[in-house]
Amino acid sequence: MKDKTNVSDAVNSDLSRRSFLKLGAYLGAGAFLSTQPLNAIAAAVIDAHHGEVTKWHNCWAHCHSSCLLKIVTEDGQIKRIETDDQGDDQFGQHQVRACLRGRSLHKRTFSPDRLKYPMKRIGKRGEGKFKRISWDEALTEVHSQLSRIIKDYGNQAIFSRIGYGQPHGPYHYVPRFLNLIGGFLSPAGNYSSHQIDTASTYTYGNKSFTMGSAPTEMSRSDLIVYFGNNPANTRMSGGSDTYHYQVSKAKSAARTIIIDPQYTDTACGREDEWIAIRPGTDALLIEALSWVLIKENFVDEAFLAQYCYGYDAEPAMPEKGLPALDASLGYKAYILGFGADGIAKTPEYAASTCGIPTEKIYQLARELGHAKAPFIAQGWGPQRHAAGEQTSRAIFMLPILLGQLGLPGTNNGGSDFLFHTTDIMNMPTGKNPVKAQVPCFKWSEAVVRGQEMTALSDGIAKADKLDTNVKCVFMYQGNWLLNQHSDCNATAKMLANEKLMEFIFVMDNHMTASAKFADILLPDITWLENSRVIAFSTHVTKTEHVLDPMYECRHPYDVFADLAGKFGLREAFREGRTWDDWQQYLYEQSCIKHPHFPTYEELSEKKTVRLPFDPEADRYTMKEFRLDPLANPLPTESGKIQIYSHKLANIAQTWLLPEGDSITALPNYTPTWESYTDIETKKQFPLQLIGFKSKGRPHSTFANVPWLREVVEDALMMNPVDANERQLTQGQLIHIFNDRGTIQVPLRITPRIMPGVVALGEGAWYQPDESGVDVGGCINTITRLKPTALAKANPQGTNLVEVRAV
Ligand SMILES: Nc1nc2c(c(=O)[nH]1)N[C@H]1C(S)=C(S)[C@@H](COP(=O)(O)OP(=O)(O)OC[C@H]3O[C@@H](n4cnc5c(=O)[nH]c(N)nc54)[C@H](O)[C@@H]3O)O[C@H]1N2
Ligand SMILES: Nc1nc2c(c(=O)[nH]1)N[C@H]1C(S)=C(S)[C@@H](COP(=O)(O)OP(=O)(O)OC[C@H]3O[C@@H](n4cnc5c(=O)[nH]c(N)nc54)[C@H](O)[C@@H]3O)O[C@H]1N2
Ligand code: SF4
Ligand SMILES: [Mo]
Repeated sequence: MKDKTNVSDAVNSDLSRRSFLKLGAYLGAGAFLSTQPLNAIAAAVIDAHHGEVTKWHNCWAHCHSSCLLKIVTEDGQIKRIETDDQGDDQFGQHQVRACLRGRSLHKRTFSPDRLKYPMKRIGKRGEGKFKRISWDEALTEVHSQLSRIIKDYGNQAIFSRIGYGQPHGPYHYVPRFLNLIGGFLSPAGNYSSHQIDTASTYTYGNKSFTMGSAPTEMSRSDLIVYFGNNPANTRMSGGSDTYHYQVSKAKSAARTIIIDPQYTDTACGREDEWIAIRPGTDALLIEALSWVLIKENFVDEAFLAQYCYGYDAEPAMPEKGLPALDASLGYKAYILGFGADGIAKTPEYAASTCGIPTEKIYQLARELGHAKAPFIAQGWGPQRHAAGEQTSRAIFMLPILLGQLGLPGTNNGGSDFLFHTTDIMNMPTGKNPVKAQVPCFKWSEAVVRGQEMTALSDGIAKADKLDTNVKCVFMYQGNWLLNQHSDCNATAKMLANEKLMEFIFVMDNHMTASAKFADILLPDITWLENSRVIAFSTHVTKTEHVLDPMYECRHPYDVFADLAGKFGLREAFREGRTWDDWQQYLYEQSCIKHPHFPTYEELSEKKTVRLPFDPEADRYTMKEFRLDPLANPLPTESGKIQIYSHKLANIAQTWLLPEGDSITALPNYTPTWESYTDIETKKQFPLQLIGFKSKGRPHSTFANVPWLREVVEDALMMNPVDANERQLTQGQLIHIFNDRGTIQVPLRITPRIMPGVVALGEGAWYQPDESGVDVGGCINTITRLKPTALAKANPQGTNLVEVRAV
């Protein structure tokens, strides 16, 4: 086997690195949004070479843009990575330019911690000691462990969730394999949007309404209001939301207000106003805004009566099985102080908790009230909190009260993400014979007390209860076993207990924090060694193999076919198809739904084909409902927008909630543990800590790329006021801690974060030293395992901490 680490050295030439850092600084500054085609910039910093071969590929990171990459090789080695430089870059036909992550993909590919061979654990679990074994030995061991667990506990004891290593679904070969051997316990919801999906379901009828209007609608708006939404980091590609947002906003010159505890790069001189808000208090701000809107007659009473349920009194709807609703239970009464709590939700009442001046709240409400077509959207940071469902429902209330949804230029308060566009069909997974689902964030709790978990106490879905504890985790392309889950120290301790957790399967590219806990660890090929067809709103691409599989890495499709073979199910898994056959089959099936796609032959020849994208097309949500709510009712209890939810009122009565948790029928602000109002905990840990998506990584993927670590600093953001109080200085090493753990990172003192709040990019690799301090800087070392009340989801933005010098 040829060892290729020397290739890594070759690409780490000083020229290549310097070029990247220049480009990185440029991209980091947001200048890549300039209308100047980027190839000109790239050409300016990268010398031309002779004898080079260029192949098209894409970045498969989980921002879903599948940005085009031009991989330039010479003598079979990667020299550098360029990006889309086709066409004249007119919006609608614009270049799908890669960000700094895609352009450093070779550094991820050749990283020294690549998994090279199948391995079996020899040390204590989590210690990271493995021995090299053959593929056959590895698959025989996986077969024997899975068979034993199924025999002893049943298939429900196997938990699996595909991680977000790559987007879209051809790797559905993992659930396909597991379903063939009798199924597995699957997650209800996910780490991304479980709270807003749940909020959307109770308000608008299902989770499809989480995705609101597309950013191109902003070209018809006069006021954009973003709650915790930072596409400059999260949808960063030249083909994605951040570019659509900038172009559309420039067209309409809409006033832009960004509401976020940090001054994000989405704001960064392009906003009209940044309103800093204390984490977890958006719902309270909305209540105060609602109070002004009601008092100053900005609410659209006719819209509320026709399209919504529960603003005021409601007559019985016997055909829907709904009783009459007394006015005192409605939203209006709650806001004005005639509800059960008797509190008027005035700006004066909300201001100090939200950290927003009273006058600012009045001003914002009036601006919203006067706007002709307000575009109100939320990212997923606000919902990744202890009462995240309530926050998302509350944000939905703004367009609802104003009657500003289902119309050009408006949004329903959901997310303005593009990626729900043109997927290639997934490989069919078959039926999972295990019906029960555990809330995604509670898989680790199911290891300890699965048998006690019920629908009423733990949100078990599609069954009344679980029959067994989870005994095995089967993880493909994820780091959620540890790093991306919460309370890493407690989770690591649980995983190390072989009586509780009997078998851990991991297949990845790198020795991640989670991979260290595997019993069997398999080396996958990386994106550049792989091929697939992938589509985005603006292009469809058939990627080429750029590199041969390195070391003993194998194509995962062949690995799972062989594993199915150990169970006598090889052909049931393969259905006679190779990976390439599946690609063609699934693509051709997708073309039936998308007749404007090129044929497979054309695509194979051209490699990448641009799809027509009309910037002027209507992309606003809830159009049909607005046009005719009787003909197009929502899938809610009443068929209308559900402001008051009888279902939630019933859940509040019947579910067994942990002490302190609450669920309400209206979208009420709900103070929680470790929030700004948790005075007791704040005595010891006075700062609110939030995480965010860093430019330097998609989650934990690319965390091992030194170039990215150099360009995007992993440091704790802290306001000068808090730093001065603690006599901390710029750049010094600090400990962030609470009673779950301690993280060591440098300090970045900056007015870009509000006082009382600190922020750390998520996704760094958990790496405890001998004393237990996480010197890797993984935020989940100090996040909490307690789920939210309704969705039972991850509240990873709700944390109280203290900070001290090392
Ligand atoms: N670069 C990069 N891009 C990514 C990813 C990545 O890891 N890195 N991940 C991808 C994935 S899987 C997802 S799910 C998406 C989702 O991405 P999001 O969840 O939307 O991104 P976050 O950065 O976590 O949060 C967005 C913003 O919310 C703010 N925020 C936090 N708490 C609050 C609050 O209480 N109120 C308000 N108003 N704002 C708050 C944060 O400061 C941040 O600016 O991003 C995708 N894109
Ligand atoms: N504190 C905090 N925690 C969070 C979040 C937060 O905002 N704050 N965000 C949450 C969110 S939104 C999400 S989606 C999750 C994401 O958590 P995960 O789904 O675990 O995603 P990643 O951390 O990117 O891990 C993906 C893994 O897949 C591997 N991988 C990439 N490509 C391939 C491949 O081709 N083959 C194989 N076999 N492996 C591959 C990568 O090396 C990496 O180890 O994290 C969640 N955790
Ligand atoms: S990480 Fe960057 S290059 Fe890769 S898909 Fe996302 S925006 Fe594009
Ligand atoms: Mo996510």
